[in-house]
Amino acid sequence: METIRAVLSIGSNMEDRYKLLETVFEHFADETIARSSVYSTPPWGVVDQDEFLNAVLIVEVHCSPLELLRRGQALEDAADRVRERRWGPRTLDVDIVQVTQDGVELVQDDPELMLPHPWAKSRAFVLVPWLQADPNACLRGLKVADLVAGLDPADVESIQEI
Ligand code: PH2
Ligand code: MG
Ligand code: MG
Repeated sequence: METIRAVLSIGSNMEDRYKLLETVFEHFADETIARSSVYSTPPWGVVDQDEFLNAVLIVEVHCSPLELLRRGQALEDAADRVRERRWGPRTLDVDIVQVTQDGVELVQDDPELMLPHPWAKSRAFVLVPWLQADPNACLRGLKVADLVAGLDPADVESIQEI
C-alpha cells in the first residue's frame, strides 16, 4: 500500500472548538509526525463570523490522498458539520494542504481534491502553524518561512498561539 505524507490544516469556529480539534488529533495520533500548537485566528474570507481555532498536523498514512480526504470528511461528519456557506462557520474543517510521496510534492487539479490546497499560500492561519510544526517546510519549491515573511505582518500577528 502506498505511503504518503500529508499536511493537514484543521479549523473550528463553532461549539466546543478545542474539543472538536482534539477529535482529529486523537484520530491521527498513531500516524502523526509533527503538529503545531492550537492558534486563535480571526476569520479569513468571510469576516462576519466567530474566531477560529486552527492547527496543522503532519501525518504519514498508508492510503491514497482521496482516502485520506474521506477520513477527514468522516471526522467532519462526526462533528455534525453542515455545509452551508463557502468560507462560513463550521464545527470542523479538515483540509489537506499538501501531499508528498517519497519527498515529491503531488500536484493535481482534481476539483474534489486540488493539491496543494489552492489557498494555503496566502493564509496566515495555515502557514504560521505549518511553519511551527515544520520549520523546513516548502510549498511548490518556496520555503514556507519565506511565504510567511511575504504576508501582511498584521495578518501574521493576528494569529495567536493559545
Ligand atoms: N476556514 C475557512 C474560511 N476562513 N478563517 C480562519 N481564521 N480559519 C479557518 O480555518 C477558515 C477561515 C474555510 O475553510
Ligand atoms: Mg477550509
Ligand atoms: Mg474544507
